Amino acid sequence: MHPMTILSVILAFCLLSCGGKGNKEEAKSTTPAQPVISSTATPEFNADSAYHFVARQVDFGPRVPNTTAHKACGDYLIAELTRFGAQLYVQETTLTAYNGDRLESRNIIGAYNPENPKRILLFAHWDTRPYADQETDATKHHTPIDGADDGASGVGALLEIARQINQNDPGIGIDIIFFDAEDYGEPAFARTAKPDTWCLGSQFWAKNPHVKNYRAEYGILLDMVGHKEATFYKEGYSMQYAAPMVEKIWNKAREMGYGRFFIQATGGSYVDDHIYVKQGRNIPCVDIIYTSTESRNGFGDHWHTLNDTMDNIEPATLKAAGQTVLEMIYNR
Ligand code: AHN
Ligand code: ZN
Repeated sequence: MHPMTILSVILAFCLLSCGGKGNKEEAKSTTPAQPVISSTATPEFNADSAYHFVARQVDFGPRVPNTTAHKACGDYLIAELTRFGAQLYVQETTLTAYNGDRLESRNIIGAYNPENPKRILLFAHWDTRPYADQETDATKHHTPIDGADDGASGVGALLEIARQINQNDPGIGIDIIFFDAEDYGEPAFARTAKPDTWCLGSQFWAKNPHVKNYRAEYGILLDMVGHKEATFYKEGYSMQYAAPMVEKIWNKAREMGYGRFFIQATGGSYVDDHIYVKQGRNIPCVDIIYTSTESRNGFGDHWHTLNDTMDNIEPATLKAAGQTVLEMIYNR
C-alpha cells in the first residue's frame, strides 16, 4: 500500500471512530480493530491472458530444437519477459541428445528483485517433443507434437504470473526459468537405455546457474497444467525432498476451491526438471504435474501424442495452478 493511502486510511479511521458525537455503538463494539496495514493482497491471475500465452506458443508450431518455430518462440518468450519488466538472462548452449543430435538450446530466465536474497524459483520447459511416441500407431512416432499442455501450458501460466509480478511487487525475489530441451529424451523405440536423456536444459543450468552460487528457498515446476481434465497428485520426488511445500501448496489450493484439480493423495515419482534443480543446486522443488491413476502411461492420455492440442486446454485449469502459485508468492 502506498504511504499516502495508509495515511488516508488512518485519517478516515480517526474521523469515523475518534471524533464527533453519536459514536457510542462503535465504542461498545467487541470486534477488534482491523489492522491498518494488511499484507499485500494476492493479485488476480487472469486465466484468459494465460490461455492466450499458451495459444501464442502453439501457433509457432512444434517447438523442437533446431527448427525455425523453436527459434521464433524463444525470441517471443524473451520479448514477453522483457515487456513484463524482468531482468533477463539467456543461456545459449549446444546440448547433446541421446542419439548424438546437437541441440541449439536456450534457457530463458527472468529475475524480479534480483538483489533480494530471499527467492522463489518458478520454472517450466518451453521446448516440445519431436516424437508422438505414445501414439498406438507407430507410423506417427516420429511426428512432433503441438505440446499445448506439455510445454506451452506451464510457460503460459508463468508468463501471466510475470505480468502480475510486474504490476504488484511481491517484496521477495522471484526467478522464472523457461528450460529448453526437456522433452528430447530417449524414445522407447530407440532402446539405447542411456541415463539422463531428459531435461537437458535444466541439467545444464544446474551445473551452470545464471548467477554464481544461485540460491532459492524452494522451487515450483509447472508441467502440464492446462488440460481440461488435469489432476495434480502430490508427486513422489517432491514429497521426498519438499514435503512441507507440497502440503502448503495443496492446502492453499483446497482452501481456494481448486480441490478438483489438486488431489490430496501421493502419485508416482517422475524424472522431470525439478530433480536436476534439487540435485545440482540443493533447492527443494515441487512438481505440479498432470498425472493420472487411470491412464495407460501415468500421465494424461494425450501425453506425447498428436492429441496434445489447444482443444484440450481450458482456462480453468491454468487458473487453478496459476492462482495457487500466486498465493504462495503473495500470501506466504
Ligand atoms: C519422463 O517421461 C521420463 N518424465 C516426464 C517428464 C516430462 C516429459 N514432462 C513432460 N514431458
Ligand atoms: Zn513431454
